[in-house]
Amino acid sequence: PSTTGTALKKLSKPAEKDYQAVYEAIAEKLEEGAENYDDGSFGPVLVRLAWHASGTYDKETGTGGSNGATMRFAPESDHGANAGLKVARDIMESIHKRFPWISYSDLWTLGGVVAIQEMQGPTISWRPGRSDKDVAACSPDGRLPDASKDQRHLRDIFYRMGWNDQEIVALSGAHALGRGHPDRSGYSGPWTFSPTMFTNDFFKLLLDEKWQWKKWNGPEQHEDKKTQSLMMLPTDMALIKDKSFKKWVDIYANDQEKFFEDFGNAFSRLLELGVPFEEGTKPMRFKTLNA
Ligand code: ZEM
Repeated sequence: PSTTGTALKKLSKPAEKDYQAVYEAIAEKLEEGAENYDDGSFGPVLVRLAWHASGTYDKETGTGGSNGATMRFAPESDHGANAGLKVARDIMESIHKRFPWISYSDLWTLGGVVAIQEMQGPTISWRPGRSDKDVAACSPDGRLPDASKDQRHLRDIFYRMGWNDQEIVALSGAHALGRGHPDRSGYSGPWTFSPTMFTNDFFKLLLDEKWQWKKWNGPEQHEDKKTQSLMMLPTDMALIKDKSFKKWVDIYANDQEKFFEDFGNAFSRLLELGVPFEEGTKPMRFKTLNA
C-alpha cells in the first residue's frame, strides 16, 4: 500500500500550480550567479533559447518548432545561429533536475515566458503539452534568420513560419533585450540602454538615433552616432528601410501598450508553432515573483 501514493503522484497530470512552481524556480535563477554575466541577468539568453527552439518551424511540412527540443543534440546545437545557447540550456538543465516530469520542450518555452514577464514585459499565455523527440528530428540548418541580410530575407524566413509584416516587427521588439556577443554571433553590444528590461525602446531608438556603420573588423553592423555604444543589425535597419515594416515601427515606438499586447500574442503563438496540443488544453497565465 505504501507504493500507491507514489504511483498516483507520477500518474496524475501536472496542474497549473505545478507549472507555477517551475516558473518560480526559473525566475529565481535569472540573476543567481549573474553578477559578472553580461548585464546581470540570464533573462535575455533564455528568451533567445525559447525563440531559436521555436523559430525553426516550417508551416508547409509541419516540421521544426518547439515540440521536440531537438537543440539538445548535435547537429542542431552546433548550428551557427545557436552559438552561445549552451549557457541557457545548462540553466534549464538545473531546473529539469528539480522537475524531471516536465519535457525539455515545455521547459524551454516556459523559460522564455518567465524571462519576458520577470523583465517587466507583458503576461504571456502558455500551454503545456510538448514532448521531446530524438536526434533524428533535428531541424536542418538555415531556418533561423541571418542578421547580415535584408527585408527580403526576413520575409522569406518569417512567412515560412506563417507570420505577417506586423508580427515580424512586433517580434523584433525583443531586441530591447540583451546584446550581441563577439564570441557567439560576432556582433557586439546592446540595442538599448536597459537590456534587462522589456520596453519599446528598440523601436524608439531605431527612429530617434542617428545610425552609422561601425568601423571595426567584425561583421557589418550599425552603431548610434551619439554614444557609439548601441548597435543595430542589418536586419534591424531593414525594419525602417521597408515601408510596410516601418509603419509598425512608428506605431510601436509611440504606443508601448499596443506593442506589449501584439508582442505578447505573437510570442505566445511563436512558442506553440507546430505543437499538437491535446484538445481542451487551457492557456495558463503565471504570476510574477513579486506579484
Ligand atoms: Zn534575435 N539576435 N534575431 N530575436 N535575439 C540576437 C540576440 C537576441 C536575429 C539575430 O540574428 C540575433 C529575434 C529575431 C532576430 C533575441 C530575441 C529575438 C543576436 C546576437 C543576433 C545576431 C546573438 C549573440 O551574439 O549573443 C535576427 C536576424 C532576427 C530577425 C528578425 C526574435 C523574433 C526574438 C524573440 C522574440 C534576444 C533576447 C537576444 C539577446 C540574447 C542575449 O544573449 O543577450
